[in-house]
Amino acid sequence: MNFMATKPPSPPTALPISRPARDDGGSVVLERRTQKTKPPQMYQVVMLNDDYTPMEFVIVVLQEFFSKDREQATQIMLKIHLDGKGVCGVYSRDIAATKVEQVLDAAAKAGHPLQCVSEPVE
Ligand code: TYC
Repeated sequence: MNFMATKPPSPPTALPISRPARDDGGSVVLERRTQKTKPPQMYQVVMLNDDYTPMEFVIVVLQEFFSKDREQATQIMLKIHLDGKGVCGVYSRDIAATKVEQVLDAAAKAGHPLQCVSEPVE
């Protein structure tokens, strides 16, 4: 089962390559172009509220898997509790997917219905 909410992969972008061209005198000239690389797409791990997972469990998960201190974890947990969802952190695609897996695994093992997803950051 795949829990990641991801966009379909976009086709590779063509790199700007210098194309040989002829000048008026018949000699070959290469245009210099600046190569531009885009920063990688980042993914936010979003945790969802439910009525059953204990607040304390969510706080511990946020500390354990998202490196939050107790105060930060409590604030994030309360935001999720009140708003229905909240961002736990922003990571590269694979790291975000691993965090989602870790949370779902810990929740399932403890018998809690806690859910979280990863989604591309706009
Ligand atoms: N709403 C839960 C409760 O009242 C606490 C909770 C917070 C659950 C955040 C999930 O992602 C969550 N026990």
